[in-house]
Amino acid sequence: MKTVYTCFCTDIIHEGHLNIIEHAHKLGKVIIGALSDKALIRYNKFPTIDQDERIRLYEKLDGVDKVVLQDDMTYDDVIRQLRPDYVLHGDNWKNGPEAAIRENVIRLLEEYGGELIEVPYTYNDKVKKIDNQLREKLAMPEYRRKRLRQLIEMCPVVKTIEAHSGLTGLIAEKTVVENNGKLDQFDAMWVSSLCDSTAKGKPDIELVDMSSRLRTIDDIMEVTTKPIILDGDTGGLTEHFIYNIRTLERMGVSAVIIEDKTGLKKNSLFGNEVKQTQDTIENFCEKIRAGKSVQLTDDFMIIARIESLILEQGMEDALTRAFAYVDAGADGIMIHSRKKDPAEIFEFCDKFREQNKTAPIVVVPTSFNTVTEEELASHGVNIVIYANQLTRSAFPAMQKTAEDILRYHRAKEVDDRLMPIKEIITLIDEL
Ligand code: SPV
Ligand code: MG
Repeated sequence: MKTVYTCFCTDIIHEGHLNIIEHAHKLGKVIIGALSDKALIRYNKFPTIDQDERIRLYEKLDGVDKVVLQDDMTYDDVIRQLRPDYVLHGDNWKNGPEAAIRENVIRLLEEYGGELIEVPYTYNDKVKKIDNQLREKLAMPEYRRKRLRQLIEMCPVVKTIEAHSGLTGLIAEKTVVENNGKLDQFDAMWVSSLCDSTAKGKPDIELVDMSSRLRTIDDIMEVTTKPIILDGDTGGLTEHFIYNIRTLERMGVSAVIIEDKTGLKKNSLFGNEVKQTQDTIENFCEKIRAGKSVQLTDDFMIIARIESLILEQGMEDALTRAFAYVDAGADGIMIHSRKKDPAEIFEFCDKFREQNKTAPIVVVPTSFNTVTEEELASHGVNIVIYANQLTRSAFPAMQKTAEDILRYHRAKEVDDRLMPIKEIITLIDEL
């Protein structure tokens, strides 16, 4: 009897999947691969049920003989191990980033004479509705909020990119690239004080108030599902901070990062070029404790940001603070630096990890941008934030366009570098 292999990465079975099983069943013994959680988050959508539940779900389906875990999106292991006569897939992976995975499957099958069979992808109104419902579910606060903690467990590093509007949120949500036969995408979004303020034409001095920051978060949440880390600046007055924690938690924000500074906050990348005052360990710990005490779920994270290296207070001070903040209840720490070389970040992480193996470490490699995610992970970093690159790429592009229109008294000269009209009017999906 022939064997047929097909990989599923869905939490809900709809008629498209049933069609595939029916088709497969006619060809032979049906083996379904359940794509593992860690592969699924890079490939498709974040799971609303875990891989064990998905395996049980698939096992119950009529016509399925066996379910195995597919640990990697590339199929290499499963195909080499199972050597199925056929691999069955919907025909919707011929174009776009998934095409590389398809090519790889074809190559693997050629090694021993297996065959790829593609069936027309079922995409009717009912299937579309189920897809949309699943997406909407992921956008609900109870799903989104806990997703950051889940990702920290699942990923070597949680890749986070800045978002300050619905549009930048969509870029964070939807950008997928294929690299060496694997797909990749961002895991989470950072609502940066610098970029949120800059988008409003305001300086990054806690001038954009919380109501406005919440409005930005809401705009992003309207069109995305990925978890949000808020740059909470200094957290403000403790008496206000505790109310904001409740609000953020209720909205479905996953974490707030507050920095140990007081008085008029200026952006850290100024370092000591401007006057900035670090808070005392006691005061800042009190703020962390107060915040943690009002939280209503176990999902939400308060992450303490240490400014000692930025303010040239030394490694010992940074480490003392890190341990004190974790003792006060911080769910993680962020260590910041404006050096070009990541050496002091590595040193901090190594020394912190000697004593604390678990508290998540967050870094923002804006100045030390030659460092890779892999290197950071090898020093115990859990979350990497690309804090301002979208804003910094958009502004010069817009400025150049404005200058050239003024220069040429018409828009023709800039047109080649613009998104085509057809694309901009269809960029945003309608419901
Ligand atoms: C931000 O993005 O606003 C930050 C990170 O706080 S930094 O600008 O590097 O201070
Ligand atoms: Mg900031």
